[in-house]
Amino acid sequence: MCNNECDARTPELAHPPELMVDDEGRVPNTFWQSVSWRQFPEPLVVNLTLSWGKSIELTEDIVITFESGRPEQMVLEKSLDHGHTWQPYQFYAVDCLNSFGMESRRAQDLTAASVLDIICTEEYSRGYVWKLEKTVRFEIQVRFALFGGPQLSDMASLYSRLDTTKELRDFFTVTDLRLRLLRPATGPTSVDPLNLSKYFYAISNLDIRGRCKCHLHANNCILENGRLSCQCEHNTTGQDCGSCNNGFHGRPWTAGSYLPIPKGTANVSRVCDNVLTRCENGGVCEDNGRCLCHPPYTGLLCEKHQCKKGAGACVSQSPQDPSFTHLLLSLTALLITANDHGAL
Ligand SMILES: [Ca+2]
Repeated sequence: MCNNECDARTPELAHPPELMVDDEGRVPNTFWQSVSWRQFPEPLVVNLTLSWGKSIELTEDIVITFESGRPEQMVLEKSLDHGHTWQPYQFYAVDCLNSFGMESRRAQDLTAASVLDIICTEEYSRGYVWKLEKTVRFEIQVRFALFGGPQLSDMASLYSRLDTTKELRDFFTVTDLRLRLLRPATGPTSVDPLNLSKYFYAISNLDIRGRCKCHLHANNCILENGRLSCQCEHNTTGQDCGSCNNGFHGRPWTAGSYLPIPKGTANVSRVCDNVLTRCENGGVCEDNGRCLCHPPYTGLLCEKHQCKKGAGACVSQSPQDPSFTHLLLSLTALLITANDHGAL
């Protein structure tokens, strides 16, 4: 570890926050490092904030790899409103009762009835620089498995539950995450106040995976002008496709459904139409609900021309149910900040 050769002013010796989200595979790992403990017994508190500027649905475990010992106390927090308000997501401590007044629990012990509980776990705090124990997790997969089966073999059941339970959807949705590092690893002995420089936090990698939340009304999520946003279809608009376009309020906005997997259903016949009295290209309105199109026209309003396969280059896509697997992202946070007043 670089107790003596760290220097934020020299690029080769600096350890800025970006090194937590760079490409891994370099030896040795690149890592962010906090300032060292300066004033004992005042705690060494560092906040790491990750912001996407958009709603994200987490799909895999969050894995944080420490190059220092794993902290003896920390809290993972989440925000659903771009950092205006924060809620704890999970507490981590060597001693949960002592640190947070909470009984120690494991994510593996949660049940379908208690899946939304915010727990304190002692799983990831013990061991000072054990080589195999560098990671701290927030367990998404074991929570999914409560509904989708041990190997997530029944994804339909999981998504059915997500479709119908807003609290469950919200639980896995974030716009920002914040890691509040409250006490560094100090090892088996008591803190040595004369040698505080050996206590600090260092993280080499943050693995966070999820998908853009587009309410199943987009096939793509793009980064534009430093901003993630859904490319909305089905006459919807907004960063998350959460409302109807102007002039398309004939039916109320409705979120799509995750089912059937893997593509989901956009519920296009029930969302954001303009009463569908204006079918184009000779299409006929049926039950005031959808346009019956004459070939070769297709689309919600028969507005698109679809050539037959092999008839040349002209293939105009009809609106399709969104395949939300296309929205999967390896979530490099768009903004990552450490507030320890100058990372080393
Ligand atoms: Ca790294």
